[in-house]
Amino acid sequence: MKKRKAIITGITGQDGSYLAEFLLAKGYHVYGMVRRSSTETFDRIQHLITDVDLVQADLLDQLSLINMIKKIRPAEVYNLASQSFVPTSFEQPVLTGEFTAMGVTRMLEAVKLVDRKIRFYQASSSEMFGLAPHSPQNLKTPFHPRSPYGVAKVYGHWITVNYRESYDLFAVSGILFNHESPRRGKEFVTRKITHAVARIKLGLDKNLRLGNLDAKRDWGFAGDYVEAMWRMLQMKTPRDLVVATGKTYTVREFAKRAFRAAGLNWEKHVVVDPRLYRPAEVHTLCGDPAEAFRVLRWKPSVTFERLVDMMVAADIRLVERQQ
Ligand code: NAP
Ligand code: F7E
Repeated sequence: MKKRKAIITGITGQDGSYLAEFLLAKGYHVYGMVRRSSTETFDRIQHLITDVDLVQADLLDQLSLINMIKKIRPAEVYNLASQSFVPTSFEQPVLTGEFTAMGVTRMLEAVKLVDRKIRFYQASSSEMFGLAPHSPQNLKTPFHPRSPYGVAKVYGHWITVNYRESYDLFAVSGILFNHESPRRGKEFVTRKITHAVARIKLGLDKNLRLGNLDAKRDWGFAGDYVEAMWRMLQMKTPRDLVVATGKTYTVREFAKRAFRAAGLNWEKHVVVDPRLYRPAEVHTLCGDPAEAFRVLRWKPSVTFERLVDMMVAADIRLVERQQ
């Protein structure tokens, strides 16, 4: 029997690597879009390298996207590629717009041109809610993004909705709240903390510099969230959904738990550095996942406490191996 084909853009990222594992286990033929680089950035998918097919294309290059879709003729496209780090979006707002906003239109155009039956998932973000007027946030909450990244994601969301409404594409926007894992990039606050905890525990560092400790996020486990992405493309009727845990914690609480997991007192090591504050901050995010629970029959399996402990344990093992 022919395998169902899926393309993952952003396969080398945190979510791409978990989604590739998930789809392979479901029996898919997985294609990963990678951009050309003089050094390979395949660390997260090294263990899958013989199981997936990598295709070179770039979100900035329309023709490369059309050719990729033409060549593979996938049943599903998961558009995960983007410039995803909020502080970089303040430093490189135009490039962020090109990748994270216009890149979505280019992907949708490629799908529309080649085969309108292809199902399309857009990786939207809770950063679109930004300065939210109420909590928890759901599809009725107005968007008020607070960074060029958030603004670009709002564009990506609406262009996905627009192509669904205009051309009858099965195109959906998953509005995912923060999701983390041992594969999270080290610049994001959770991994920055757990990696620093490991280095401090092993005597390699003394302090950890952080920005706003009062920011609150709804943190889940990336492995759970890629399943929600897949479930969204299996729905009968395309629609958008908020995917979250419904619980929120401060950066301070995350740090406290992470240091405690390693037998350390966070107050002895964390230094607040105002240079890490953002030009405009998203203070509090908490998602309302009720619709996703109901429509997708999906629930997160990893609690906040287990997530923190898992990330600390993985980073201690990693830092020990590197010694
Ligand atoms: P990530 O680890 O930063 O991965 C981003 C991926 O995009 C990488 O594979 C990167 O490739 C690729 N990419 C960037 N620019 C590209 C371009 N011009 N052409 C081709 N590929 C490009 O992000 P993530 O955490 O896995 O997140 C996946 C998606 O979900 C992103 O769109 C993110 O904005 C969104 N999102 C994430 C979260 C979260 O909490 N993780 C929540 C909501 C939404 P390289 O390896 O070559 O850099
Ligand atoms: O920041 C505060 C910071 O960079 C979380 C991306 O995946 O999730 C992510 O965006 C909070 C912010 O993630 C430091 O000010 C304090 O309030 O881990 P983060 P993010 O900005 O929430 C969303 C859903 C996405 O879509 C994005 O792609 O933590 N914070 N001190 C810090 N943040 C960082 N990075 N570093 C610090 O030292």
